[in-house]
Amino acid sequence: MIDGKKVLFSGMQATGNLTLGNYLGALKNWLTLSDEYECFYSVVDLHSITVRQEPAELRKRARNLLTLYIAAGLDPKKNCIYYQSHVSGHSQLAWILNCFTYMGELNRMTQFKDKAAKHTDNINAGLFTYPVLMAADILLFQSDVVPVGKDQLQHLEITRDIAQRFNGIYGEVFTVPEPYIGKTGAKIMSLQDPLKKMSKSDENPNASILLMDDPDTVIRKFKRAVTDSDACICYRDEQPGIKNLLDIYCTCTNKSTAEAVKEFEGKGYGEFKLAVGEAVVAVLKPVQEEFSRLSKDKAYIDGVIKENAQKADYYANKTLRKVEKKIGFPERIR
Ligand code: ATP
Ligand code: LTN
Repeated sequence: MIDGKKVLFSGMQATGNLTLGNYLGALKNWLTLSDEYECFYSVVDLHSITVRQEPAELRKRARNLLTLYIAAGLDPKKNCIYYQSHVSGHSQLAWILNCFTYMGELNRMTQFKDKAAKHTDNINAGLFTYPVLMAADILLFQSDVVPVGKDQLQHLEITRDIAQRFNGIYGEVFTVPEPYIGKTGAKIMSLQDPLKKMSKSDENPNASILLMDDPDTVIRKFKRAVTDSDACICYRDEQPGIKNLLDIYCTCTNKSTAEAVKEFEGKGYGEFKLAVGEAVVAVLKPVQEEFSRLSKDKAYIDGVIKENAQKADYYANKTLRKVEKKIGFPERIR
């Protein structure tokens, strides 16, 4: 609890350009939760280097991502928006938690298996212990709730296990967090293969809508989206392409699935795809405009970076001192 409010933590990696999946699965929920909770939204650049990064590119992407959090509507006065690498507590707690995590647990992580298969030339120890750093992010702020897409549930589960294990040994040190999965948009699928999640690292440019895509590109990508030959706009597993488009449409328009299905009853796929594209354009346009405005205001963004890192550092250190004491590290002499 901070000032009587429950704590929320979430983060995104500064790798690749954000997709509609990231926006609908994560960012959009962040906005709806930001009044109710004391929120920490981090640009998790320490996580990004588990895959090799070009330094100038990483720096640029991290700044763009931080700016995008604000452009999407998160007020940096109310939400702590900061770079993970500016708060050393993340790495410090991660080391400690490494010593309370089992190899067998990490071996079961599907994201590790996927990424290791993708980057066979660089299966580094950081990629393996990635979930421990994520647990440290969350536990460092005594977070109650963590809004993520469905793909991150396994990492939330291991975070809870680590917290409970630690508490079991040392007493109630960490708050055990709960995941928060949005009602719609929890898993946006690829437009080219609706059985695969939409991912910013997809090689096929038509598979993902990027947050910075202009309206023509968005409409064109939806026109090319893979569907089926059933000629029915129905919400069912047998039609994963149409189901995904309905999910996107409903999340963007805040309509229910039943409403959307009724709206497009008897209509053709062409008309439906265009409507989905237009709904997405309407959501992206204001974010893009605000991003372009904020990007030019260097002093403002620099101020946010500095102030929020200090705030995050303060709360991180509070937890860290408590953990160090419980473990038996010598007290700091002031
Ligand atoms: P990559 O595809 O490169 O592994 P990513 O797109 O999964 O990256 P992350 O930074 O790992 O991006 O995820 C940021 C947030 O977006 C997480 O909360 C994640 O659950 C959510 N997210 C990512 N992809 C989707 C998706 N297709 N649908 C819904 N949520 C998603
Ligand atoms: N692993 C997450 C990003 C992430 C995160 C976090 C999300 C890192 N630390 C803490 C929520 C809470 C991802 O790949 N999407």
